[in-house]
Amino acid sequence: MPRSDISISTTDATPTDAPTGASAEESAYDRRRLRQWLAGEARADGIERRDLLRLLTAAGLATTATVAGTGSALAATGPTGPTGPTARAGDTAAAAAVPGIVKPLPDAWFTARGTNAETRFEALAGTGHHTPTDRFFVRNHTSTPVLDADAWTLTVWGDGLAKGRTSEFTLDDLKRLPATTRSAFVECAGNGRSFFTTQQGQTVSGTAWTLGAIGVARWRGVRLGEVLRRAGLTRDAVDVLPRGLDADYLLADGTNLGRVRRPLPLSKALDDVLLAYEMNGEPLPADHGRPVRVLVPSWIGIASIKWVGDIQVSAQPLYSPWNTDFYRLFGTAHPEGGSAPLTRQTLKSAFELPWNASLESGAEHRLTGRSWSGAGGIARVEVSTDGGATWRHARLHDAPRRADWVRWSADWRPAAPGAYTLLARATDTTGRTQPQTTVHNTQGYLFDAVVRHPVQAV
Ligand SMILES: Nc1nc2c(c(=O)[nH]1)N[C@H]1C(S)=C(S)[C@@H](COP(=O)(O)O)O[C@H]1N2
Ligand SMILES: [Mo]
Repeated sequence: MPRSDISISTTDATPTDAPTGASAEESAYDRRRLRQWLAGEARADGIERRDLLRLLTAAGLATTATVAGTGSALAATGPTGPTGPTARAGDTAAAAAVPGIVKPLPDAWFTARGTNAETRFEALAGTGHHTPTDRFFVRNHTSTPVLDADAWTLTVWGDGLAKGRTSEFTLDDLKRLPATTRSAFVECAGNGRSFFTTQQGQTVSGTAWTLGAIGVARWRGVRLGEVLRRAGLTRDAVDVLPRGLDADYLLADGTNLGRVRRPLPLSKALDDVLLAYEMNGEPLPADHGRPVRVLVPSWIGIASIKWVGDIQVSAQPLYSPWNTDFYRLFGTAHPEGGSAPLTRQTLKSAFELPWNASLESGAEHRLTGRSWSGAGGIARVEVSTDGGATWRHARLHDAPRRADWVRWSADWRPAAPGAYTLLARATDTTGRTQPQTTVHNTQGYLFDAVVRHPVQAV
């Protein structure tokens, strides 16, 4: 291993799951943002916030996107197509078509949702700790741009740099800098959103994900802090704004929100953020950000900007629709102007079983699943096979790690045929346990309640 290769993955990851200095800074930042919001100081790049909110309400969130059609699942399903327990190689009829996604999306692994593809949890059974790249969910606001890694450059600019200077980095430049490898999830803020409706009877807007808008990969890249320092970071800098090279995001009425971008506070940018160019030991595939994406461990997926083309470094707080009108909590239980912009993910658990799975009654089954938290590692998982009347501990098959999940299992013999409800409830290393219900927010973010998973014993 070259001297410059700093590995912080699996064996030597920072063991601390206690709140760090960085998270204390994050909450100070959240409070400052909220004050600015309430004082009406924030604007979303030329769009008055009031107008945007009205537009979003009228248009219905996430029902809209430009679709440039740079790729399709059918076009990309080659003769050596996906293989797996139920996917048939080269069987395009069994592949979901999602306009704008390049990789094949076999029905056995994915559910198509608009411009997005959700991983089926049952497709993760037996796959190991990391989500295989070909089964990793895709969340695209528009469509995957197929970029030439050799022609790509990253521009770092803004008044938070010395003399406001601009720097350019090629992929080779980034690869010459010290590399870091780590395991981390990317999870959409709206993962689990459909359960606000199906379990709590509430209306929410956005993609109706079940639990599969998450994946865990081994990411390799350079620390963002390293690149910022080389670009001439000054003490004045407070925010960085990475921006994607995918197409502008358009609302249904034609309002152009520009390129996908969301500011990060400098404290997080310097803490553990990577500019990742490898996923599970291979160059990043097109759908996941080739050639380089931002990877923001523990935070909601939108922070991890794919196909990053430039990063603004600013001496003032920055705003975009993605931290002003999207990815904040609105609703009667939240502050009038909305919560502070969302940062860390919440706590969830999922069984690696299809919905309404059939299980033989009288036989012993090994129930498997995964649990994760944005606040720390997973300390404990309890499982109920009787709708929550009784609980027992699941066996954990991974050590608790920040920004990562644990696999677990529990054995069960359904005594008689009939309908059963399975529940899994995780507790993280900060002591938080999944609740029975999640407080409503209009855009359906951060669902963390225990999910009721129906199965049939036959
Ligand atoms: N440039 C760009 N980056 C993006 C997005 C996007 O549409 N464009 N989607 C974001 C969202 S909402 C999520 S949840 C994650 C999804 O990452 P994945 O598609 O690699 O799973 O990417 C984020 N980064
Ligand atoms: Mo997302």
